[in-house]
Amino acid sequence: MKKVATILIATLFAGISAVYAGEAAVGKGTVNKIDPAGASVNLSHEAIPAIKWPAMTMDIKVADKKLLSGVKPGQTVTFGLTKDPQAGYVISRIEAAK
Ligand SMILES: [Cu+2]
Repeated sequence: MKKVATILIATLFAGISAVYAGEAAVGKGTVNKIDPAGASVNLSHEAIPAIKWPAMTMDIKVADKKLLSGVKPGQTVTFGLTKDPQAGYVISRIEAAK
């Protein structure tokens, strides 16, 4: 019983698997370029099975430009995606990966 609880807790704290309320998926990647004017970031991200995205390099819009102030090119980041009716998937949070 104790072993089961330990495995469960380890799974819960695995980090990247944590999807926040309202988020469609969580991803991990490396920041290539930040575009404050376009409110987007170019990322090389790992596969995101929750939304069937393979690993790729792409520009992704951020929900709020302020999110861009916390990251810089070359950084490994984790990010949350929410689905916007017009823009498709947008980054709702992004932070340096632990
Ligand atoms: Cu992508």
